[in-house]
Amino acid sequence: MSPTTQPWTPTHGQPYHPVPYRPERMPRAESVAEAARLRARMDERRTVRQFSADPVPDEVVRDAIACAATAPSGAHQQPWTFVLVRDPAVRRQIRAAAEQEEQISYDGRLGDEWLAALRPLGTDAVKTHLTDAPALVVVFQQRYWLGPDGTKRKHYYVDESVGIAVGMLLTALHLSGLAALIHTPSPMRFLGHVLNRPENEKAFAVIPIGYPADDCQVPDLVRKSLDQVMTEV
Ligand code: IYR
Repeated sequence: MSPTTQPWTPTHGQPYHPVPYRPERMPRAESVAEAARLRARMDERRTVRQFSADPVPDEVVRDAIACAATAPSGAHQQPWTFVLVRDPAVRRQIRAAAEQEEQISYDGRLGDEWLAALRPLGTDAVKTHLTDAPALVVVFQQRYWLGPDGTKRKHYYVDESVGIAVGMLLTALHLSGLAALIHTPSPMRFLGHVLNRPENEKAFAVIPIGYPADDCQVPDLVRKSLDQVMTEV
């Protein structure tokens, strides 16, 4: 049975009830070939900041969110909410609020060291991607959950869980042919207000999704080599 055939309800306190897991083993050659193909495909992913207004297939975005929601999470509590925003008026509202904060950040709040780190990326306070991209996914962390008696109950490893889910979302979108950006307006409390989210949810990132604009440019980045990011013992 697929893990998503039943609606989920909190499993807190329930006994361990294992079920068999017997996935078919992938032949070695197929595994090696698939890993190399994925590595090359993922190396083509770029963070895009200039989007075309062309619409994206709704199914692709929904399937990518469903992929993200398969992420592992602390105590399998799945402490995330993905808000899909297509409404241009809401996107304009988000852009106006984000740009107001970003202007303060770029005018000095970030500090010289941070601004120097960002310089090679060419970012500034103007956030056209928030209104040009046809879809935004705003990801919220559920900092806690509410028990049946209305009391606050703990969620565990929320940052890690939501970070993994966002990584999986970006991967799914890229492998499905869409471009995206992980944008973290700061501070981003306004997102909870604009999107009317409950008290236990805290905005984690805004992910504009679409196709690159015809004249899209990206910074000339170099990735660390495998040797630079990996060591063996
Ligand atoms: N939130 C700002 C600044 C910014 C910070 C980092 I760290 C980046 O990698 C990119 C941007 C912005 O979105 O412009």
